[in-house]
Parts: sequence; C-alpha cells; structure tokens
Amino acid sequence: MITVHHLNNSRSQRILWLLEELGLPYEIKRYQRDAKTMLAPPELRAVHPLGKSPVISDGELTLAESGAIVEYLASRYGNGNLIPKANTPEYLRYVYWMHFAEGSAMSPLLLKLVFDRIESGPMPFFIRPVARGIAQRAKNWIVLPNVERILNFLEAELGRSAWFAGAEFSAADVQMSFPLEISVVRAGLNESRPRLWAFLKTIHARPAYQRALEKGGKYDFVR
Ligand SMILES: N[C@@H](CCC(=O)N[C@@H](CS)C(=O)NCC(=O)O)C(=O)O
Repeated sequence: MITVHHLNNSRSQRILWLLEELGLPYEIKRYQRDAKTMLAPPELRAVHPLGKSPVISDGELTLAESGAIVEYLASRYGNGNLIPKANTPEYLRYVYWMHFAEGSAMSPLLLKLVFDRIESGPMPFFIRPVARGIAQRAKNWIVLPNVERILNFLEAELGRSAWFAGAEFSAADVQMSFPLEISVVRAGLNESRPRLWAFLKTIHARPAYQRALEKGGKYDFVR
C-alpha cells in the first residue's frame, strides 16, 4: 500500500491527484501546517530529514521531492500511459516540464511569498519603512519580472499543444499544475492568459482531480 504524507494546502495535493489518475489504492497520513508560520509540523522530519511534503512510502521505499514521486509513480504504475514514448519530441518536452515546475517556475513564486510576508508582517514601526522598501525593490528588480516572463512563456507554450508535453495528457501536466495554481493566488494569473486559465479549469474538472480534492481535505489553491 502506498502512503502519502500529506500536508494541507501543499504540493502533496498533486500526488493525490496523480494516484487518482492512476487508479491506485493509497492511504493518506495527514499533517497540518502551523497556522502562524505555515511551516510543516516536526513529525514530518521523522519521515524525511527535510520535513517537507510530499513524501510517499511504498513498501520499503520512502521517496521525497514531488518531481521524483510523480516520475516514480507514473513509470512504475502508469502502464506507459502518462509518459510519452522514449526518443520522441514529446518525451523531451515531458522531461523539460517535469524539471521546469520546481526548477524554474516555483523559485520566483516562493520569493514573492517571502517578500510579501516581509512587507506585511509584524515588526517594530521604525523598521517597517526600510523593510518595505527593500522588499519592494527586490520584487520590482527580480521577482515580478521573472514571474511575468514565465507566465507569458507558459501561455505561449500552451499554444503549441493542448497539454504541456503534446497532444496527450501526461504526468508533466500534473507536475505543472501546482505552480499554475499558486500563480493564481500569488501572482494574479487570471482569464487574461486564456490558455493557462483554460488549462486550470480543464484539470480541475477531471473526475480524478475532484476525487483527490475530496480525499485531501481543504485546499485553497483551486479558484
Ligand atoms: N521541491 C520540493 C518542495 C517541497 C516543499 O517545499 N513543500 C512544502 C509544501 S508545498 C512544505 O513542505 N512546506 C512546509 C515547510 O517548509 O515547513 C518538492 O517539490 O517536493
């Protein structure tokens, strides 16, 4: 039996979705973020030293890092369905997006979260203008231009094919779902990028996605 160590409002939601797409039985071990810090509880460190979610266990195997988990589940249990055939252009695109999601898309979104928090978080009044100034400069200098460029790029890429790797739905679409969902709540992604918007509406309507939402519990990143 596969166990998903599932943190509320987190990347582990897409693992539940993938497991539903694959029609695999699994159990969920739930962890709650600290309401104030939003960090994972220390119990997750007993599962994996970094204490982040997702982590899965499958028999003797314990595996962290959502890209690795998605790759493992799709290749081990997908019967060739969610990964394009090797040595095809689609396969290369699949590999690209599998890496892009965490390697490129998430970094500016995480920086945006950090600088937003610095701007609005509690601090002594005499430090506030300085902290705000630094946060705003960092956002204008590097964070917002990168988010903008990435979203424009993704919007253009979905003009090439219905799904990220090509004409067929693949595990790369599952991996790419999280940065796009986060972009809606954190970076103003909306109908003005119609292909990305339609992508999100389409994946959210999939029965497997809906089942994963029911099983995973509250997830604030579906708008
Ligand atoms: N690149 C890792 C990122 C893992 C990660 O940062 N997970 C977040 C949830 S979305 C987490 O556990 N945050 C809580 C914490 O850092 O304490 C992956 O894709 O699995």
